[in-house]
Amino acid sequence: MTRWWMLMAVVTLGGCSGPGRVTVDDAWIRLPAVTGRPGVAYFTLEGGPSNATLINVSADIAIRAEMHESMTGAGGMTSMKPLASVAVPAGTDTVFAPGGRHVMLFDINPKAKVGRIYNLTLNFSNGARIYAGAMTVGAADPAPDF
Ligand SMILES: [Cu+2]
Repeated sequence: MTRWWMLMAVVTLGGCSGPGRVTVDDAWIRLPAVTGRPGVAYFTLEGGPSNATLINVSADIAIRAEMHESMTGAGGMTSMKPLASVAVPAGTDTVFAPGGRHVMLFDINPKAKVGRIYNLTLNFSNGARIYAGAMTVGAADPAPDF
């Protein structure tokens, strides 16, 4: 499984995130019940002193990640659409949580385990990059108690 090590090396080479920017809190990942199914990552972004735009999220344990938003339609049907970017207004919390915005994780490393912390990388339109440790829970588990 050399590709996992390559992916981690690329992530580790990233730039730094200075103070006074967006911060990431309460990051967690729900692992799929069945290997091969997608997982989902959630977190809260605390807006910095100026407006920011989140343009991309990746996870060490997933080959591919997409920002999505879940919606409930008029008939009670839920669906989700991809988000190209997410605005993070200054001084305001922007929440990724079940039933709303989330990050879909595809091709998850089958060795990923519940109860571990894995790295998320968040890239912003101004070039800032933030890393956050995300606690994993099982498919049927509640969200972690932060
Ligand atoms: Cu989704």
